[in-house]
Amino acid sequence: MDVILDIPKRHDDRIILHFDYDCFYAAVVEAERPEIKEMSLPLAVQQKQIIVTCNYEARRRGLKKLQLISEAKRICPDLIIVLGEDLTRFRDASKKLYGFLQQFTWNRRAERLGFDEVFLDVTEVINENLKLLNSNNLRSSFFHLSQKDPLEGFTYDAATICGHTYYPEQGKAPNLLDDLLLQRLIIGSHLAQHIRCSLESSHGYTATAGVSTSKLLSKLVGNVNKPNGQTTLLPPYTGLEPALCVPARFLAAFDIGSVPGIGFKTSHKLRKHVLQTEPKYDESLIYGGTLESVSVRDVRDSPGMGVKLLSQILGGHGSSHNIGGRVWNLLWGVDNSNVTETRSVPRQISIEDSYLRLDNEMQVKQEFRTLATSLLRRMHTDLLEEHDNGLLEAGPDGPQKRWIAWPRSIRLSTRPRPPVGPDGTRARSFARISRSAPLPSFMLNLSTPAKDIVERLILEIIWPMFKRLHPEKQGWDLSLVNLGVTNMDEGAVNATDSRVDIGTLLRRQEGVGKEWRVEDKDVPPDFTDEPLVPSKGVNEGCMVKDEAEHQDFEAVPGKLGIPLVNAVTEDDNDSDWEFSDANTNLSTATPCPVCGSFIPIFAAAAHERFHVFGDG
Ligand code: TTP
Ligand code: MG
Repeated sequence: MDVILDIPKRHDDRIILHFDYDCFYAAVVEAERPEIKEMSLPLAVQQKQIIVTCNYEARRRGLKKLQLISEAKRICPDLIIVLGEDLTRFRDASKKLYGFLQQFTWNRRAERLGFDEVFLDVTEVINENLKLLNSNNLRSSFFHLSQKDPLEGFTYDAATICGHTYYPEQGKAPNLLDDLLLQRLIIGSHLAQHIRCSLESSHGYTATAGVSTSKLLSKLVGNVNKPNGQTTLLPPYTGLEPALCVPARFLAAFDIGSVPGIGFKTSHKLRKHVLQTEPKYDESLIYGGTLESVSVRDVRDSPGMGVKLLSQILGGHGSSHNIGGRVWNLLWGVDNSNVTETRSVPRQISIEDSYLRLDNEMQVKQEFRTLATSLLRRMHTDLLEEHDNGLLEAGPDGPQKRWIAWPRSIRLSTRPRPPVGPDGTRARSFARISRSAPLPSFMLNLSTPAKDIVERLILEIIWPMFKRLHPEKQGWDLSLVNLGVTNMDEGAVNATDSRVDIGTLLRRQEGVGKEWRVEDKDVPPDFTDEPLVPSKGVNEGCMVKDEAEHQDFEAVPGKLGIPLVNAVTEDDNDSDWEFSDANTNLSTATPCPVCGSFIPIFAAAAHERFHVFGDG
């Protein structure tokens, strides 16, 4: 009975759609080279020695995601292989498609998850269309897409769900004609179909969609029919004994590690609790590789299970607030988290790269040059807009531009490599250290050539910051460097709207810099994701805790602790919702601290990229 009393309350007043683009990276390449699709040629995208994805023609011939290039070529000798190290085209495509999808919400709630997934909260659209239904003639309904133009929309059959449905006993769904939730889901399913068709006709991308009342359920149910399909989770969601409601039944058989929001560490503790012993991992499997599967049902049904026990199992040092309650909700398919609102500018932009060895001044300065040049380019792409009021300075070679937001701080982070121990091995360290400084106003100057800005930035800001971050006399060896701009101020839009010229804007920036001066302190090492092998002797005794900066620091997504080469990150998403469902047999795997997937060493860099989010 305890369990029943503990059942969390579900808010089913929303309709959430989840979209996952099919074979995303390959689709981006196909969009650039239409002949590949027209001629049904097999295509794969390569990073390092693996293919990170391939198109459906290649999959039809037996290729899989995260396969070794050599193996892929053996299986499919005429495979077209495109290098995917440079993420620019994928990021740009992701941004463009997100811009397209977000138009379909009326409440601005459109959230990107990684490069190739998007949640839309379409509650208002659905509720309005529900009001306008003529119950005597559901089959000839008109779907209103716009609040302003009553003619914008399409005709549809509001008596029938569009696409696939999920019900635990397929074909035995109860007759729910009067069910209001079902009616809203039906309307949602037609919108999902309309959006998928529009995405394909206007941009050439197919996507898979899920329709339900939360991010959790829409994402999971969407996966049921891939590719180019859509699935709606049928009611009843409430009103029955909790374990009989469809969401709870849908979730029951999932492996605990595959529930979005339940990360590797959490699922490990839950497995251990249920099995009453240390779980064994099957290293021959990359994804979800446990020898003993522990399902959601196993956890739910284990004796005494509830919020209190979960808090005991999962709580403790470093655990997130109310973790017991949050996980208990997820186990019952309850996720009341909101789809976040569209942001016009990213919270921060950062660029990073990792290295097998980086230990001399010349190399470090050269890396700073590369990173700072990319960072400046990204700032221009993301934070400038074209403007023609004649008051602002023109860019060196194009239309006049203005800053729609400017960052107030610049931050340098590094990950020092631990020294080799007496036994000749090196501990793996994932700890980063950081310093921040006010952003110098010359970084916002559009008439100075980028090269000059970068050189001045290194000389006056980055190198002095680096020296303070690394005063070690014996030198240093870095495995990662990250350069970012943070503390985004969106007031610039208002400033320019009220006809402030660039000089004033820059002077204002100086003022803001002073006002907002971030104390130039060291940041504590980032141990939020515990190292798989504890690192010893690094970062000892030099750290001063700075709460605000630490929080900012935690938002950096590239902190996965797996070897990473050439990764570029732009952070603008704080969701902890990442997982993948691929299944590949490869040995020598290591668990990814973000999603718990077992990743072979050679695929780790590519996999880390997969977790790296695009900006807004
Ligand atoms: P996915 O959505 O997992 O894959 P996909 O879109 O290619 O295929 P599907 O039709 O099954 O959804 O990942 C999105 C993109 O992320 C993918 O196209 C390539 C990239 N990626 C990596 O770079 N590294 C990884 O480890 C994985 C899994 C994906
Ligand atoms: Mg995808």
